[in-house]
Amino acid sequence: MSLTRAIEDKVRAGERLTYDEGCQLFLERDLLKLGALANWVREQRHGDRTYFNVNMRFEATNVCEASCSFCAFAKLKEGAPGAHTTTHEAAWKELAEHPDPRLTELHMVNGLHPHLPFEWYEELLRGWKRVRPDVHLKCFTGVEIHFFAQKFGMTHTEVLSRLRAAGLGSLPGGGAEILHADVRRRIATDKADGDEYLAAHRAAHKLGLPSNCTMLYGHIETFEHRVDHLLQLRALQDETNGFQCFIPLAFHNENNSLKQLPEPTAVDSLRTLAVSRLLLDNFAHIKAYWVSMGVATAQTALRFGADDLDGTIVHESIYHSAGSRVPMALSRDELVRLIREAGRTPVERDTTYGVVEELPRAELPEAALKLRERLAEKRSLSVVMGN
Ligand code: V47
Repeated sequence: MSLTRAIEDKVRAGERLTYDEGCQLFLERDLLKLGALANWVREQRHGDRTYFNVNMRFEATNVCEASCSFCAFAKLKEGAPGAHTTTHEAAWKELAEHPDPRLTELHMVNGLHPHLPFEWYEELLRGWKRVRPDVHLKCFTGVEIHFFAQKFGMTHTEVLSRLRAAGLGSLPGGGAEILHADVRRRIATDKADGDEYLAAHRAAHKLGLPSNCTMLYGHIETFEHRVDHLLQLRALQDETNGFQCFIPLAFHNENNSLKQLPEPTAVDSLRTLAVSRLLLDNFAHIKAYWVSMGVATAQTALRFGADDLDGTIVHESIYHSAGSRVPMALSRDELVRLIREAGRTPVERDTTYGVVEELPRAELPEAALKLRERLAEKRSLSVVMGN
């Protein structure tokens, strides 16, 4: 019996995979076999249902004390070319004037700004709640929460409690990178380490604030580092059950100090997503973030274990600074079409996976439906014309 067959039996029996088995999965040559197994798990949990949301991105500041080698977004100093920090008024206006009335989420990630006072962030959230109390604020990575705790002499719990009182609804998953110290020390030295990132999320979960988590893959890490990373997330989820979804993030190599490295291929992305689905047996959702994976690969990932595409977004900077060629936004209709063409049922969700609207599944891919219509038209025309 091949090793993968043994793993397949374990997965179908609902048994948990080990570190060694995770490493073996990364070495499995048959990508389709791996994908089919991850797809089976995905369908057991969600059937054809595939989630997306109507959201927007916001970056209050890209000024950042940290100097992560993969980052093309941060500027070290206020006043440096390209550095920007929003005013409260501009931030509130952007939400108040958002063109889509269906918007349910604002997702904010920032640099670690050396001078902004904590009260500035609290007021930012309070103002957003004043203009759109219905929009969920998914703001500040675990790294930012840890930075605030250190800078302002508070515990993670104190930081999070104050931000929650100002309107914070949940934490996004950014900042996890690779948790293993051997990699993190080389790509992200001067910010929260792996344990500190997890501690910030643990504190959030204990307060009842849900969060997401990520893994930045395809740079200097090995498969073993990826498996270690996934199992650290799985262990915290066993403890708190506070993670809503896991998002693998494909490394982009432009305008950063790792530009000599090639970017991960589509096969690596699909493999990583499938292995994540198989190892993270206590996570409800695995997201194929179309901005990071590319639209075509993210759509394909819906058959490799993913059940979520993230959202409409509108104006993303982190990946576009690092060379992403995907559009700045996808409309709700475009997301629906991508999901339906993958043979799945689109479900518009809010940030905490409450259903906003469940749409019908396409019977055939949209392109095939159009072709069928055209053929039918041609046939009726031939009847009329008598040939
Ligand atoms: O923390 C930065 C990563 C993250 C690069 O929680 C890079 O729903 C690749 O976390 N190449 C921010 N990745 C984005 C993020 C996210 C995205 C979508 C949804 C959610 C969610 C979270 O992007 C950063 C960092 O890990 N990143 N630079 C780069 N050159």
